[in-house]
Amino acid sequence: METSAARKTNTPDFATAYYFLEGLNELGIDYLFCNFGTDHAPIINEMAHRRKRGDAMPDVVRCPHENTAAHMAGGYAFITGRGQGVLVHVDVGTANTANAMHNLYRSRLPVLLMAGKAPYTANDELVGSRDTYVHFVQEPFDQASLVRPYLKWEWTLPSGVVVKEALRRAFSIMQSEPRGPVYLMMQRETLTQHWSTDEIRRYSADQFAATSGGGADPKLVAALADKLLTADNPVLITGYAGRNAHASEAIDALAQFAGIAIYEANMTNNISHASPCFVGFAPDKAVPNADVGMLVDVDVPWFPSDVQTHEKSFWAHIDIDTLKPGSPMWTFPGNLRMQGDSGRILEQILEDLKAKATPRFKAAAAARLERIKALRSERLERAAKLAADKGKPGAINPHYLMAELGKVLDDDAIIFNEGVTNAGAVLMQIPRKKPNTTMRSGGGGLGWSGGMALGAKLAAPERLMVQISGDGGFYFGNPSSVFAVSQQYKLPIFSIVMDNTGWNAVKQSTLRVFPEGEAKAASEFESQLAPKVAFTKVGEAFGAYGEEISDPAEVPAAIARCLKEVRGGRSALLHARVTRM
Ligand SMILES: Cc1ncc(C[n+]2csc(CCOP(=O)(O)OP(=O)(O)O)c2C)c(N)n1
Ligand SMILES: [Mg+2]
Repeated sequence: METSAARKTNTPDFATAYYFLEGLNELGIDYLFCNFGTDHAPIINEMAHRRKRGDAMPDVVRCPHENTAAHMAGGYAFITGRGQGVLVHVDVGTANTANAMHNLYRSRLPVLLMAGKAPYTANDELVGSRDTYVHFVQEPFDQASLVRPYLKWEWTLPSGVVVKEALRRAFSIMQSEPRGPVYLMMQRETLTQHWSTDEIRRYSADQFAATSGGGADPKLVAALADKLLTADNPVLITGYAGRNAHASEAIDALAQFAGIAIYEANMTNNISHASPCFVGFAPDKAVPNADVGMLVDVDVPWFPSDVQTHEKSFWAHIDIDTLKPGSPMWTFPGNLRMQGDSGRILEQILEDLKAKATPRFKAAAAARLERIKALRSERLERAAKLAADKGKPGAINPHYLMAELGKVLDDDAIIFNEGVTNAGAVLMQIPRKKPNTTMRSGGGGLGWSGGMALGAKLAAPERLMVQISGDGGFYFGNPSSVFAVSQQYKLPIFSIVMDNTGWNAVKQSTLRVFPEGEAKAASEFESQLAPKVAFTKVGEAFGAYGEEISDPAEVPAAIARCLKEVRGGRSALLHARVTRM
């Protein structure tokens, strides 16, 4: 029988939430980082249903705070490149992810954020109607506005019949370059609607691909190669090219061939620091003298208030995101801009340059390489000098602490650097041979490093994840939630708190704007936090190993003990009392 009535009786029939979980699985989403509420009753029920039937669906990681959930998805995407699901409770849970959405958006990390919406029926008309107080107060006019500045796409699921189509659309957009967060909202009445299996279509990855970055227009490539051919003082500045290992290699190859000094400014994903052309993190002195500059995958190459380019200089901007559409102002030069995969574009440039290279160019490049070698030695000498002073009891020198850590970390360990005013010590003192082994948030929302480290650990259990934060950043990260997830899901990370007794960045900012102001005269910067906190107890409450140190002499042994614990399977929290602000 082929009538629709016959089909309805003969084909199985499931709730939308059942297909929703199936759709996530078909997208290849491995995990749902969840913080549940009343909006999720249909999903929770179908999770049990699918498990009972032996049907596949993403694994659930329950996070006591949404900040952990969203940043875990970020950490997972940082390692795998694949966005995961984050499921939170209506407007309030969404609001709790806003800080993370800011960070993920600015870091170009994909994530599929999902939340319920208050039920739209109140008189028991449909399964899932309003049945509790909060359903009447959790419906703002514009729920998505809570995170809209950080989204590439948003929608409210209008009917279960399109649930898989909507998920595929969300997935394609978050995975397309430049990647970032998308947001899907759903009501209970939609999630409980029943549909037969032949009414729900599949949307395969083969047919619905995401957009990736490609190479550049050969004319623009040739124009830049011509400029490099006659450059006297070329520089290359990057911030996040290290997210792709091949981009790190392409930068190194081009720089070595053409004698280009490489800087990482406001780095978020490091390139290899072993490159013979890598000279450090501060391009300020080099920029005014550069005649040809290359900005490669970078958000903030320098601060224009401190640094001006030479008026005759030529700048090429090569980026997966040349337009920076999320920024009302973006003020860096580009006589020529090429949007795409920076690794591929740099390979094109190198190929063109090799074909054009003259003996004069080769001699000039070789001379530049000698100068770069000297700059490199200077940088390493300066770092060693800074680390030589160990500090004193109660005031461990952060450079010394990080240098000792650098001695014992292997090349594959990943550092989540939320050191704020001590972030420079992390960058300078810990050698990083491999790309993407130091991560900083592309955004400015503190409290990301713990969740990111956990998510990364989930994606790469064999690698060591090191979270480094200031004392202020540690509070922002909802550490009780971080250590709870670490314990429950057996995700050991090494957390280091560099405690300088408060918000040094706030103090320094006040001094920068008002070097001789009232705040300085009164020595009151509104930055001091509680002085006698035993941060280790936060970790210990969740079975982590905790150690507090204030004497520099204790540093090497304390680091060794913490690493032993992490390798043994539980998180370690090292609270270091460093030079006070
Ligand atoms: C969510 C959030 N709130 C506030 C700030 C503003 N802020 C920037 S740095 C900073 C101080 C951070 O203190 P800490 O982590 O101890 O680092 P320190 O400045 O002492 O090096 C604050 C409060 C922020 N960036 N993010
Ligand atoms: Mg501090």
